[in-house]
Amino acid sequence: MAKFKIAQREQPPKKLQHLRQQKQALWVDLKSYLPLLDITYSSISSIAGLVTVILAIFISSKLMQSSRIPVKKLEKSEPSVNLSTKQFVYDHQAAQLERTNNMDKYDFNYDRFGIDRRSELTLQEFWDVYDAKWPVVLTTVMDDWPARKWSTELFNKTYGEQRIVMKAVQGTLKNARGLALPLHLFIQHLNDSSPTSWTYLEDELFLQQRPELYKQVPRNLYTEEDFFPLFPKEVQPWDCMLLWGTAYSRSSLHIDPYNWTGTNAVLKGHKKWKLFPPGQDDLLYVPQDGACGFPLDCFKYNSPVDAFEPDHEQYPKFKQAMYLELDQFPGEFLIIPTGWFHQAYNAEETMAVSGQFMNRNNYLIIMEEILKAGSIKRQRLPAYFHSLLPPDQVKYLMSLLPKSVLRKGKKLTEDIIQQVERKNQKQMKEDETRKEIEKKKKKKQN
Ligand SMILES: O=C(O)CCC(=O)C(=O)O
Repeated sequence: MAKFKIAQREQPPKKLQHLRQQKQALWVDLKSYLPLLDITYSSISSIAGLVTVILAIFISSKLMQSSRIPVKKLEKSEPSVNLSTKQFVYDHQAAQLERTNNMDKYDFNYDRFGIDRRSELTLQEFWDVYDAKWPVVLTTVMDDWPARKWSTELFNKTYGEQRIVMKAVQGTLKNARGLALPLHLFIQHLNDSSPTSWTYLEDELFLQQRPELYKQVPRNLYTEEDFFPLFPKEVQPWDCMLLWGTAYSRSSLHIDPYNWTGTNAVLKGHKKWKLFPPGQDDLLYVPQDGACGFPLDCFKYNSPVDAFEPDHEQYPKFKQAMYLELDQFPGEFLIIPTGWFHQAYNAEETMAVSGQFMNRNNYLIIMEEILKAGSIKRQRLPAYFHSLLPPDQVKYLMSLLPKSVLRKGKKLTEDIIQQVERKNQKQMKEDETRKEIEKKKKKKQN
């Protein structure tokens, strides 16, 4: 979902210069970080995309060791769907019908037009009624997550000096800027937000780079089957984005890269959601031409509408769009089906972790997105492709990936790491001074 333009700047961009005069505490600090990394982007998923491949070089070997392999045996693949001969189109309407029929099999009082909160849910019922069909909130899968104990103090103390990727908005979502800066600075301004000035730490690297944190957000029964680890490491999406936003912060309205199934686990705060059933692209003004910007191409599905503050004059058809609303609280794990546009809004300071999976119910959609984008030619798939087990189809597809795409992934990763890690002279000096002051303070106290 991302198209990145990364530019090193000596000066803050012209558009932002007027902010100098505003002297808002938040921006006074943030401005000085603008020259570091200026990522022009249009959505949260851009950041997801931006950092998706970043760690490949550093820790891929470690992650490969722990890579998640399918847990349930797959007996056979759908013989009728053969990507080697024709484009696959997921029939969302048929999926809804199937969902409704499947409900009869189970003894649960479903909220047919709302979002169920579920605790006792078998994997089969999940696949039958929700997966790739309808959102669901799982209320107990995070019960044993050590991450539930994460606190601002812990992060500040342990990682305060380390750099994170975030977006800052002054005005509307359209004015979002991407920044890389020390975590303590983000934390310092956690309570400084307003409806037109807010920050959102959206860092797909942070947890993966720190195994001690990564292991505190384990997978669960419903997300365990995942074919993404079968992708070559250079193009493997990272599956654990840290999302920490001030009040009023929000994502864009989007579908995730490769149209995967998304997950969102709230650790602290209150997240509001608008989730749009498939088939409403025209009402959401989704442009048809975006590229996601991943080394392994995919299309970008991003709406320019801020669903929490829609500009009805500019986007009049948006009024007709249908959506589900959800208030999500700590300990609740949301699963967002493939094909559903979604936008999140943090009603108060909120910390969450998002992820994704590619399983038996969405792998054809994801592979089709990859084929459609053109890095791999459909004609290269063998006629028997559809007779392979789903994970074997994925492996086969990936074996056709041109070396140039892998090289591109590696290069992009290296470039971004460099950008995120780099400190300019001025900031290094500031860091030194700050440390000196703290040292002196401590000495005085003793
Ligand atoms: O929590 C959020 O801000 C939204 C996250 C999201 O939509 C995503 O990761 O795709």
